[in-house]
Amino acid sequence: MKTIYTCFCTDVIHEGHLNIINLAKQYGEVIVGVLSDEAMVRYNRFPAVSFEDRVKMVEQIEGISKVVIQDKVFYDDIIRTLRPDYVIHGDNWKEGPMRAIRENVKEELAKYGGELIDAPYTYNETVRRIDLKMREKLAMPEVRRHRLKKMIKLRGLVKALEVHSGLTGLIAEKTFVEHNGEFDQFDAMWISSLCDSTAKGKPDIELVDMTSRFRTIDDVMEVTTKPIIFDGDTGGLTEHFVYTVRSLERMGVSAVIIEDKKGLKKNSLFGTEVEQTQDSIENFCSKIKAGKKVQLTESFMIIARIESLILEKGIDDALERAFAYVEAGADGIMIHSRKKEPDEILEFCDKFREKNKTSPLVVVPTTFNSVTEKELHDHGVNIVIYANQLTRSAFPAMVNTAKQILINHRAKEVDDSLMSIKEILTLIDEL
Ligand code: SPV
Ligand code: MG
Repeated sequence: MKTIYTCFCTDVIHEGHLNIINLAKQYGEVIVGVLSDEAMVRYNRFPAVSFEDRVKMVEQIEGISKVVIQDKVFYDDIIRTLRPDYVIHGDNWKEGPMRAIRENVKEELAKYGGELIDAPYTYNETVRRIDLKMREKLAMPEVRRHRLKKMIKLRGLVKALEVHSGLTGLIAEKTFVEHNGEFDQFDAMWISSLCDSTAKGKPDIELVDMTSRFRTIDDVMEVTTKPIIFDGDTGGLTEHFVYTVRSLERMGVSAVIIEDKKGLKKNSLFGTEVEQTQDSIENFCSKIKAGKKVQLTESFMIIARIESLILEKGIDDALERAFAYVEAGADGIMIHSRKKEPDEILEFCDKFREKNKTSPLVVVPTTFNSVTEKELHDHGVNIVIYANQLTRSAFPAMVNTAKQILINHRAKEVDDSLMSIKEILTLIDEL
């Protein structure tokens, strides 16, 4: 009896999957792979159903002879292990980034004369609705909030991109690349105080009030599913911070990061060029404790951000604060620096990890941008935030367009550098 292999990366079995199974049965014994959680998130499909339940769901399909785990997006390992006579998949993978997986399957099968069957993909309204529902479930507050902790566990290193609107949210949600046989995408979004304020033409001094900042979160949440890390500035007065924690939790935000400064907050990247005052360890610990006390869910995180390196107080001060903040209940530590080299950040991370192996470490490599994600992860970092690059790329492009129109007294000259009208009209999917 010949064998035929297919792999499912889904939370729901619909008509499309059954069509593939029915076609597969005509070729031989059907073996179905269930993609592991780790592989699913690499593939930009966050599972809303546990791996065990997905296996059970597939086992219940009639006519399947075996269910196996596929723990990589690419099929080479599993094909080498199973050596199926055929691999079958919906023909939708002939297009887009999935093409690379198809090529990989073909190459592997060619080594021993196996064959690839492209099954006609089932496009219909019911299937489309199920796919849409599956995705939208991920935007529900309980699911989204929990997603950050789960991502840290699954990915080891989580990459967050700054967003400040529905549109930038969509970029963080959907940008997906295939490069050198690897898939990649952002795992989370950062609602930066700098970029949220800048988008409103305001300075980054806690001037944009919480109601307005929540409005930004809501705009982003309406069109995305990925977890959100909120830049809470200093957290404000402790008496106010407790309300912020409750609101963020209720909305489905996964984490708030508060920095240990007091008084008029200025952006950290000014460093000591402007007057900025660090809070006492005691006061800041009370703020953390108050936030943790009112928190209702397990999944929400309060992350303490240490400004000692920004304010040139040294690594020992930063470490003393880090251990005190964790002791006070902080769920993670963000360490910030505005040096061009990552040395002090890496030294801090190494020393922190000597004593603390588990609390998530967060960094924002804006100035020390030569350091790679892998290097940071090797030094114990769990969350890397790209905090302002979207805003900084869009702004010069827009200023240049405005200038070119003024210079040429028409828009023809800029047209080549613009997105086409068709693209902008179809950029946003309709429900
Ligand atoms: C932000 O993005 O607003 C931050 C990071 O707080 S930084 O601008 O580097 O201070
Ligand atoms: Mg900020």
